[in-house]
Amino acid sequence: FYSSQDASSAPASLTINGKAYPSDSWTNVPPSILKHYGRQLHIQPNHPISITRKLIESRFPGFKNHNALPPVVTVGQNFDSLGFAPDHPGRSKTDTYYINKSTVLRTHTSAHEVDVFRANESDGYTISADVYRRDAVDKSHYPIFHQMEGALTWDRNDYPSNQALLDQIKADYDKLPRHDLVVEDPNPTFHPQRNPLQEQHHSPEEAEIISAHLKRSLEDMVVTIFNEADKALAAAGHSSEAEKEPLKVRWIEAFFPHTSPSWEMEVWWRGDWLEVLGCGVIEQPLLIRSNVESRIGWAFGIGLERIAMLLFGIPDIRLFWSNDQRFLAQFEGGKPMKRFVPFSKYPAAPRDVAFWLPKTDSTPTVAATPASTSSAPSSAGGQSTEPAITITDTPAFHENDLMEVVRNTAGDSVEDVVLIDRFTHPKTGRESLCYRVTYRSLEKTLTNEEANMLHEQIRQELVTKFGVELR
Ligand code: FA5
Ligand code: MG
Repeated sequence: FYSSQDASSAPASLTINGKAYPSDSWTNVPPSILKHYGRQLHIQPNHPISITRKLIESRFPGFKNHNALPPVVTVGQNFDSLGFAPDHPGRSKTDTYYINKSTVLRTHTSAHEVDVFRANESDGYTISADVYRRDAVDKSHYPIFHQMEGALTWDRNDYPSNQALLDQIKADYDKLPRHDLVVEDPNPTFHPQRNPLQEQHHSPEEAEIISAHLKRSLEDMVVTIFNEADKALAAAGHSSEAEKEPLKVRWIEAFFPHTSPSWEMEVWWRGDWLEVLGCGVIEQPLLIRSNVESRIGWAFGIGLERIAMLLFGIPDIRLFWSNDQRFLAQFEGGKPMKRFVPFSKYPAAPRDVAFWLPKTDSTPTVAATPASTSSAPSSAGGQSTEPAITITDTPAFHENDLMEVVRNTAGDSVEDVVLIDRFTHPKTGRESLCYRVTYRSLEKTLTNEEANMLHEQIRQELVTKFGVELR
């Protein structure tokens, strides 16, 4: 994928899908990412990601489904078009894969919102696609995953008055199926300044009914696909986890530059809340920029892996990329939906790496997030405008850099990486971090020697790349 004049210089260009992109100081897309390019799991007929996509699409009849938008987008599409502030943490090189200064691998399907609104082909649409993020390494995070964007708008021009429009949205809301889903906290309070109702663009009643329509549509989607899955699983003779514990969701306030107000939906899974989607009332300036200023409505972005893991009981996000027939054959066509039967787990080989961060001139800043759990997003909040509390950047080292070294060296042989200790020397002020890297292949037993070799390579890379001092 890379071409360079000589081995010592930085690659001069990056070739993706036959097109060469000039590299620059922003280029940070590694070969480990490009090797997955073009797999398009979301349109592989019997792949669980594709099955999940179709199930969700089926809950939004009449929507136009966009499933083939290519992943290379401009910084303008990925961030500016959505109103991301110039200093938004999501733009940083530690979070985003840059092809060069002005071109990225999309970090979310929202990158296409403005283009699709501008085309103005339908009231409702979905966009499903592979998205790319520099992120933690664990069982629910992978640097490439799949999202589905969904949006529904109503056009003021289609109605004789604003009252008629309001009545229509109310009627549409009343037509949505009722469900018996347990919704904890259906109406969390939201911050009036950071999540305003956009009163210069719509009436509070409009914002309220759009929000209600959005939430009920998504609750209906979740409840329906889980019920359908349960039925199919029961018919196929598999008992489901949902029988043991009723499905339960909750809404929490969220912040996105392109929606206001905004929420995230979490689903109760294996004893923890798992975030599955972000959503909200579309920022009117975005619709104005898209030349559809007379439209108002909602949008959401859902993680397909997260839903597929819940639906099929898939325990590790790496499995989606497996070419192992023991995985793929389980979803083959014609069979009723089946709960994934895990193949035997190979032994884990945990190895710790402890190091002093290089001394910087500035006061030491916290450069790492605490160990992530299955529910907590591992970065400052993905593409949200959540204030970055846990991550700050030091020029020398960012936790995602370590994740990247691990990924490039050991690839899918690593199950997760967690920070297990952090220590500041009382006299020197130097900071020491200790990470536990758990090696475990999905496909074979790693020998001690193999784990040691991978680990030693990772340790050396940390020294050469970031100047850390191993302890
Ligand atoms: C976004 O990406 C927003 N663009 C979503 C949105 C769209 C909001 C439209 C409002 C309107 P976020 O970064 O939270 O938000 O990601 C959305 C979902 O993608 C998450 O809820 C989660 O289900 C999934 N997701 C995020 N990061 C990962 C990851 N590393 N691996 C797997 N799934 C992930
Ligand atoms: Mg999020």
